[in-house]
Amino acid sequence: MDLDAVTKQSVLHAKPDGLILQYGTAGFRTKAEHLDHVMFRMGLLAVLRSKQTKSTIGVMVTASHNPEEDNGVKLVDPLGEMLAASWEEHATCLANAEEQHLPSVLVDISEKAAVDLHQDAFVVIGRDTRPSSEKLAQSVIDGVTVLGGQFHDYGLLTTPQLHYMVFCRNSKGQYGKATVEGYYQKLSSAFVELTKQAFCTGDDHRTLKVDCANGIGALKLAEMKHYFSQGLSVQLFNDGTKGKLNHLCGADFVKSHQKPPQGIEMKANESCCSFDGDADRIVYYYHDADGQFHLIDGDKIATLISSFLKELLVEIGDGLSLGVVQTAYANGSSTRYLEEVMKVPVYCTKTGVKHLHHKAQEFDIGVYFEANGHGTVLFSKAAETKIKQLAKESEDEKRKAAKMLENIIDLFNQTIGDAISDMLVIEAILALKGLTVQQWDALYTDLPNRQLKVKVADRQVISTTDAERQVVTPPGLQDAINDLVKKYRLSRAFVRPSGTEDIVRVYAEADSQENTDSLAYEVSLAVFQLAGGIGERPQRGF
Ligand code: NG1
Ligand code: ZN
Repeated sequence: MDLDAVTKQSVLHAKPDGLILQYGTAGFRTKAEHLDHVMFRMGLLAVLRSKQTKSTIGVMVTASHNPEEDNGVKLVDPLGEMLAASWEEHATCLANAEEQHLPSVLVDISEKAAVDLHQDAFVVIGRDTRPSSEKLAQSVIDGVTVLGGQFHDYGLLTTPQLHYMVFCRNSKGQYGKATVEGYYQKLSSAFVELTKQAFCTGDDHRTLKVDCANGIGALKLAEMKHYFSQGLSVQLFNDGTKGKLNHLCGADFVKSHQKPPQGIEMKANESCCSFDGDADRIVYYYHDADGQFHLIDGDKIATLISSFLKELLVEIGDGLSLGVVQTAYANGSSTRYLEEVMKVPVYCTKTGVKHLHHKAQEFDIGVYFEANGHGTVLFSKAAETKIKQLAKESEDEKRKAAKMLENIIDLFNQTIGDAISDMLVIEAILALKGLTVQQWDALYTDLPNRQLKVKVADRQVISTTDAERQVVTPPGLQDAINDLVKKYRLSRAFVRPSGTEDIVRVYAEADSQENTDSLAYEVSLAVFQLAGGIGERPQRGF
C-alpha cells in the first residue's frame, strides 16, 4: 500500500471535522455534500475487500428512496450479497477516521482481516440518477486507483443490476453475462419461456403502468421493455424527464402514504406499480370502480409468489422445503394467511434485507419480502440441481412444473430484491393463473396500519429484541406500549431506531383505521416522552 499517495489524495477528499457516520441498514446515507470523503474511502475499502476475497467487489452510489439531495454508498460482496457484518465495522472505522489517522486505520484493517496486499483487486461501480452521483462515483474511483485496484465503471445502473454484475463476474459467467445486455436477455428470455403457455392459450396481451419514481428504473426499463414486449407492454410514468426523484412518487411514497403517486393516470381497476429510486423495491396498486385506492404491498407479493411456488412443488413432489421470511412490518393478516391458510412456515427477522436474505438461505426455496416491496426468492444449489434434473428426466406433468421452476430461478435476481425481476415474475404468475390484480388483492384483507416517525436526541437510546418487536431500553417504554396496545382489538405496535434516517419509527395496526391512528399517535407520544423526543411533540391526526 502506498500510504503516502493515499494521504496526498485524501486531502482532495477531506473529511469534514467531527462528522461521524455509520454503515447502517443500507450502507452510508446522508446529505450528498457530506459524502465525498466517504466515497473515496469506500473505494479504498473495496480494494482491500477485493484482495481479501480474491474476487470482484461492487460499489453502488445511491440513496434509494431517500430525497434527491441525499446520497449514499454500499459495498457488494462477491456473491452479489450485502457486505459481511465484520466489514461493516471496518467501513464505519474508515469513514470516521480523522485525516491523520487514515493510513494507520488502513493498516489496521488489513492486519485484522488478514488481507494479502500482493493480490490483485477489481472493483465494479454503479450509480443512480441523482445529480450528485456522478461526481461521488468519481471519488470512489480515486480511492480504488490510489490503492492500485483495477475497476470497471458501469455508470448508470439499478442497484440490483450492480449486484448481478458482481455475481456474474465472480461465477465466471455461470450466473449470466456481466453486461446490461446480458441482464436484459437473461430475465427476458426466462419471462418469455415461462409465459409461453399462458399467452399461446389466447390470453390477452398484458399491460402495466409503471411509476419509475423519476429514477434509474425508468432508463433501464425503457431499454429493456423491447425484450419482452410480446408478452407484456409497460407504460412508464415519472420517467425523470420532468419531476424530482422520489418526490410525491415511487414505491416508498405509495407505501407510506397509502395513496397513488402523482404523475400517473389511473383508470378503474387498472394494474399499476411503483419502483423506488434505485429500482430494488416494487409495490402494486389500483383504484376500484368506486375510486377507492388498494395497495398490494410486499407481503401480498410474497403471498402470491409463495402460493404459486407451493403448487409447483406439490406437482414435482420432491420434498423441497419452502419458507417465507418477513419483518415485524409485515401486516398481521399476511402472516396469518401464510401460516393458517397456505400452511407455509413464516419467520420474522430484523429489518434490512441482509437479515431476511440470510434466513431465506436456510430453505431449499426461501421467499423473502419486506412490506415495503423489497424482496426476492432464493433457490439453494441443491434445489436448483434437483429441479434441472427433473426438468430433463421426469414424466410430463412433473416436467412441466420443473421447467417452470427452472425459468423462475432465472427470472428472480438471486442476489437481492429487484423491482424489474419481481415485476416480471408477478406478471408471469398473474398470466399463468389467469388472475386479475383485484383477485390477487382479495387473497386477504390487510389490517389497517400506520407508520410514523419521531425525532429524538439520540435514537440509539432505543434498543430492541425479538426481531425488533420488543423494546429493551429505555426502561418503561415497552410497558407503556403494552398498555396502549391492550386498549384496542387486533392490535400490535412496536418502535425501533431507523438505520437510514435520524428518527425512531413507530408502527401500529388495529381493527380500524381510526383506532390504528390513535394507537400510533399514543405510542409516538410515549417514545417522545420516554426516549428523549426533540422538536415538536407528536400531533394527533395526519
Ligand atoms: P430503516 O430506515 O432502518 O427503517 C429502511 C426500510 C428497510 C430497508 C432500508 C434500506 C422500512 C420500515 N424500513 O430502513 O426496510 O428497506 O430502509 O433501504 O421500510
Ligand atoms: Zn431502493
